[in-house]
Amino acid sequence: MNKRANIPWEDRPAKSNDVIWRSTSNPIIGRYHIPSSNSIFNSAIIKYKDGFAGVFRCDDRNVRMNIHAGFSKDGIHWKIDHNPIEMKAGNTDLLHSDYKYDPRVTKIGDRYWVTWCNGYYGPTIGIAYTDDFWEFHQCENAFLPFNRNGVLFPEKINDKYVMLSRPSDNGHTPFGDIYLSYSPDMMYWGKHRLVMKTLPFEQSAWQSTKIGAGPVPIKTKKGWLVIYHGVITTCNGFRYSMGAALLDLSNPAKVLYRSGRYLLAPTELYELAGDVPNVIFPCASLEEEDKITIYYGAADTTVCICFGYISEIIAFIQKYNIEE
Ligand code: BMA
Repeated sequence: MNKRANIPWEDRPAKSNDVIWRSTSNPIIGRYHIPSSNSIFNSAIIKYKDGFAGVFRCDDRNVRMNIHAGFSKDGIHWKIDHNPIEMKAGNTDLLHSDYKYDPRVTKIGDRYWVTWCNGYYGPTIGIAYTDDFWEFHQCENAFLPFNRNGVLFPEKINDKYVMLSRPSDNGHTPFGDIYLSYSPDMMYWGKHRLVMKTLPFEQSAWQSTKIGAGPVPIKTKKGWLVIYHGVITTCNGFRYSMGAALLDLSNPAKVLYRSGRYLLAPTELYELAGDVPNVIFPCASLEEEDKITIYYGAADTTVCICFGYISEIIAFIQKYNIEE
């Protein structure tokens, strides 16, 4: 057995009562971290061997969107491959892919599954598996275009793989609710169910335009903890914040609790200024007992982290629960 590395962690600052607090090292990955990059953000991190592995969204200086693999001993300092992942064929012929962005990584059994927004004549959900973060095998897309924010649950539920996703359009999508779909084999997806809709502006405006799942759902005694992004349309464009909900363990299409308050909204300079200002876009988390470290893209430019306690996040969701 490999000894597990500790997850990145900083204690809550003295005098703070916040449920979520940011790292004092933010951004932990800058926009020019590899020679070709214009920006690195919205990336997925997971425990791997005695450290961590990641799949990173790197936009190059043509602003071509692609995903790159990387490794780290401590979850903060990353060696990211300068070249994008070259997919091999998985459970089908190698599929056309115009672009790849916003990856998530889920471990199911012994295998790591990557989902991302895949350009297949329009954005949809790409799927690949890897055992070592060197070789990746691309499988069938989960859905027809247009779809984004495909996030797999970390185990089968009722003997099926389960994926959250957000049906969308070919542009910047001024709408969007979270659905889930089941698959017996990572090839065919069906039994699509609505999970959560946006909320009325008067009730919870930060999540009134669109919502999309973020990190891999976390199994807790109280339900699946789902951290997601919510978007409001302002006179200056979209603003992305982070919120959370609890889903039923055996029927994850059922929302048990959902916070009307956001957990984290853009306030730091690196979240307010960048290629797309006012964006907090969570894509991954690491857990160690009650501690959670959440990785998020800041302003479509850099990778940042923030911290919290799972029990406090759950208490927050229950306290500020909205009745739908
Ligand atoms: C979404 C995606 C994300 C991005 C966000 C804010 O539609 O493109 O990658 O972070 O917009 O620009």
